[in-house]
Amino acid sequence: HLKPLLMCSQELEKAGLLNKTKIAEGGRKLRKNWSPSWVVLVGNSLVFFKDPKSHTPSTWKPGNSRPESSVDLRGAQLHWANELSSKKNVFKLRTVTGNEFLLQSETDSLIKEWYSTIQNVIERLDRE
Ligand code: I3P
Repeated sequence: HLKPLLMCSQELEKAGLLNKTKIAEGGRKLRKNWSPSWVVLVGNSLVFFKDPKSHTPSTWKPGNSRPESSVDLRGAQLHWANELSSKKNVFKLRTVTGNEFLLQSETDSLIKEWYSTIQNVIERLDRE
C-alpha cells in the first residue's frame, strides 16, 4: 500500500540551517536577535529548532527533539526584505497573527530554494 509513503514525502518538505530573527509579535515590533536555527518545513508549518549542531540533516528526525516555535503558513505572506537588514539574502515571513520573522543565509542558492518552497506551500494553502 503506497499511502503512508506518499504522506511522508508530502509532510517533510525541507530542512536546513538558516539565520533567524523574530521582528514582530502580534504586530508589535521586537528588537532583532539573530541566531542560527534548524528550520523544518512539515506540512503547513515551518518549525524552528534550537541548537542546530545536534540536528544535522543525516540524524534529524521529527519527534526526537522539541521545537522552539512553529509558524502556520496558512495566509502567511513572504517577501524579499534586503532593505530590513545589513545582511544579504534576507526574506520576511509574516503570519496571519502578525508575527514577523526574517530568515537569512549566506548561500544564494539555498535561500532561493527556501523562498520558493515556502511560497509554493503558501500558494497551495491559498487555493484550498
Ligand atoms: C542590532 C544587531 C543586528 C542588526 C540591527 C541592530 O543591534 O546589530 O544584527 O540587524 O540592525 O540594531 P543590537 O545587537 O544592539 O540589537 P541586521 O544584522 O539585520 O542588520 P537594525 O536596527 O538596523 O535592524
